[in-house]
Amino acid sequence: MRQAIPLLSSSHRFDMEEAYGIQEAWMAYKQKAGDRLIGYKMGLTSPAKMRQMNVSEPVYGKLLASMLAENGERLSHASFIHPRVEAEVAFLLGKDLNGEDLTEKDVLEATDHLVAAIEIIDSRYENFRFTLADVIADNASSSKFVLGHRLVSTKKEDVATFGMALRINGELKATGTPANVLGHPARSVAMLAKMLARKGERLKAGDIVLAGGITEAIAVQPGDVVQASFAHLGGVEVLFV
Ligand code: OOG
Ligand code: MG
Repeated sequence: MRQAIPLLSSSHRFDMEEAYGIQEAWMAYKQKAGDRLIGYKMGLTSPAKMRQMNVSEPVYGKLLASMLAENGERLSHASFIHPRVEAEVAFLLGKDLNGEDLTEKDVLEATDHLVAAIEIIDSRYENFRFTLADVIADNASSSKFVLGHRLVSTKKEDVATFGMALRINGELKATGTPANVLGHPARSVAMLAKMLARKGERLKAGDIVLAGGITEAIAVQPGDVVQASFAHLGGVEVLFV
């Protein structure tokens, strides 16, 4: 059984830059303990997510090797606080991406493959509520993520406008297209590169980037089977036991 904590901002005063500093300190601690940085995630990039969480700006977090679960894996619901699932497009980078003015095209050219993904977010804060600074300090609610098996080349048709259906126990919970993410998920990756460039960091070949939830996040219960099906990218699934 895991427990939520009060907002950090209820007891400490910190700005957005300091919030990223808290995130970095936590990630450094994890890496020192043996974990490995394997990519990044963008969050709050779709209108549905911004509305749901009552924030108006995208944020990023870091992905560690320990967060990657297998497609079809059974995850223990009790190992989370109050998990929610999101359907996302993952970018697998083949080249470094660095710069403040990258275009959608630059991102797609640097991307080897696109993959269907489910992100499991789990805010450490009570009631899954937070300010922007709080959620940044919490590594953008990152908990686990799962990738599909189908690797799709970016040279093929544009995936942004193909449909996605999110089902739980076979019941349709949400639908959308990757275009819900800033008009095109590649734009989210370009925005991430810009945010990183301002801190002297860059995306590297081999990095995995989750571009952000396509629809609002859905809370899950023990026993739930979660499936995201993307026309074009195929399916990805995770179970809670
Ligand atoms: C913040 C993380 C949001 C996404 O894809 O929009 C996120 C939250 O809503 O807890 O991962
Ligand atoms: Mg997400």
